Amino acid sequence: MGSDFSKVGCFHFPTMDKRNLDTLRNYLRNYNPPVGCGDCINILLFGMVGAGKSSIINTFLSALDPQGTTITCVPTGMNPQSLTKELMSYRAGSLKFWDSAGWNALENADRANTVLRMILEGRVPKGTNLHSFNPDSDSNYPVIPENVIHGVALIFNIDIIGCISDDKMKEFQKFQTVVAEKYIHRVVIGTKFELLGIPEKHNAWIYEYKSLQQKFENLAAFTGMERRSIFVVSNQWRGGQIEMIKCILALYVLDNMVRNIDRLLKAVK
Ligand SMILES: Nc1nc2c(ncn2[C@@H]2O[C@H](COP(=O)(O)OP(=O)(O)O)[C@@H](O)[C@H]2O)c(=O)[nH]1
Ligand SMILES: [Mg+2]
Repeated sequence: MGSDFSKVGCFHFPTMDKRNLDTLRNYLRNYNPPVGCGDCINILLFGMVGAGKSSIINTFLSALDPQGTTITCVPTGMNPQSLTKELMSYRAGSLKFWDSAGWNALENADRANTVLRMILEGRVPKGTNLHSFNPDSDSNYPVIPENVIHGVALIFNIDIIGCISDDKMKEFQKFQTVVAEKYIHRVVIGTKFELLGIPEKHNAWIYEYKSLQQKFENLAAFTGMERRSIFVVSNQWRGGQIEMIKCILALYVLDNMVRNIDRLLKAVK
């Protein structure tokens, strides 16, 4: 390997072969939450507008498909028709992915904080327009047990890390605190890594790429998250089947989340 790579700053070593793909996929497809914890694990995607929250759900659903058949049931993109405004959920087996409006599209950071807290607590009904959601008090929004969030993936467009203003990052840190205070498992996922100019043929060693490690360092400093909780996923795939390496990158994150959430659920039982 050339000087573009370094194993030293690398926390993740997913094995990029069919056997590992099958192991990850089988575990996630056959996973069941512990008895008494409901029939689904709820994972919320949270981030700025255009970070790739909706796209990553399509990637997860495609990667979980037995053949990796591409699924595009979640509308993506920045035009007004496809911009996510409502809280929506999409289910694959025992995993349910919750798509939300970009937090910077909400009125202000305080409001976004309240909306996030209420989503985490399972108080926001599916289909609620988050742009106009203005809760007066919790008592009008009782907890819906099957909506309670177990894990949060904080989604960043990795290409713009370093260009996000300090003010925006401070707002972000508050969201992180809201999640952490509830002991909800959380990870950071960087999207759009191909925009860093990393050739597709190097995707198998993506975590060892120095320019990516630099971005992870920035993200860790910005978000206060440990580097081992920061991952990458590519949502750019072509044709009817998602490539093996992109499947593994997506399932590797999910595997980490589900195993940690499972451990937490068993610990609080
Ligand atoms: N190149 C690239 N584009 C992406 C990736 N993920 C999302 N996008 C594009 O970024 C835009 C915003 O994505 P979307 O999922 O709608 O973002 P959201 O607002 O966070 O839900 C869309 O045009 C996507 O096609 C990625 O991993 N790579
Ligand atoms: Mg969206």
